[in-house]
Amino acid sequence: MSETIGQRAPVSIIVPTYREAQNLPELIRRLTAACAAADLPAEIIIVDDNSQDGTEEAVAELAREHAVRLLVRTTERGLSSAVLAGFAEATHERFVVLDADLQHPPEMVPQLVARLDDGCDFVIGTRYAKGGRIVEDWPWHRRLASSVATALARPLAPLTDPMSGFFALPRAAWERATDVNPIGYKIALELCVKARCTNVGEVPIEFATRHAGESKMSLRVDLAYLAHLAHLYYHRSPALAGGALLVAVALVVMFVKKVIL
Ligand SMILES: Nc1nc2c(ncn2[C@@H]2O[C@H](COP(=O)(O)OP(=O)(O)OP(=O)(O)O)[C@@H](O)[C@H]2O)c(=O)[nH]1
Ligand SMILES: [Mg+2]
Repeated sequence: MSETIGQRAPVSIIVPTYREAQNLPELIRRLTAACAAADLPAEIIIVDDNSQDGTEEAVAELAREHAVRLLVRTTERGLSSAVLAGFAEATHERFVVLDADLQHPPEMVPQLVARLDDGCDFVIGTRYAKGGRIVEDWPWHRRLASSVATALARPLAPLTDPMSGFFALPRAAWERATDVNPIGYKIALELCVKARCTNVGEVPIEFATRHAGESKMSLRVDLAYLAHLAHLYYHRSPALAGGALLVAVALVVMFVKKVIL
């Protein structure tokens, strides 16, 4: 099926995937049900980096009943560049991005789009605003790492959850973003900063436990995040970047002195 679903102004939903075949039937079923219930016409674009795990067969099967299609990339790998490839493929004027593993509730998509209707030029699904939460019982060190990572990005954009991968924006915001850097995982933060979005909306979400499959997070991804932050600080202001670097070095020295020595 290639036509869209629902009755209102349409939206393109982009889902980056790497080895998520097991999650796709549930994701597409819940996404289409949520959009249909809200009369929101939607096309769903899965951008997969040649997972070879049955994703192509799963989407072919789902496409018989749902407005979903697959873009397979064989020469590039990476979450952020996959999202940008999805935007290039999208046919509608409003974009929503979410993960495939059902950590982002598909039922909240119409609420993110409603904030775009209100005039927001960027909307984030946040775990850290009132009403949002992380369902899983994260160990203290993961919570701490997430809090530090969030705090480090706070001066860059007015987002309570700059690490979130659940967001919506109008095509116009993407088009006015200059010098977009698809390195790393935090494409929402990158777009919000580079498109100079000021009217930012937030929708609290419950961040669920991964439905099936494995996380692609790693130490390499964490280090890429720090490099990404440095790039964004430099983009904002080279002086601010220098100041932030000094503070970071001072914090590391204090930490090493107090905890390790
Ligand atoms: N196309 C593409 N998608 C990716 C890549 N890496 C991750 N993804 C997708 O990006 C989404 C987020 O990845 P996750 O591994 O769930 O990362 P996370 O949710 O931040 O981390 P966890 O909380 O540990 O699950 C999922 O839909 C992944 O399949 C990649 O290299 N290419
Ligand atoms: Mg996940």
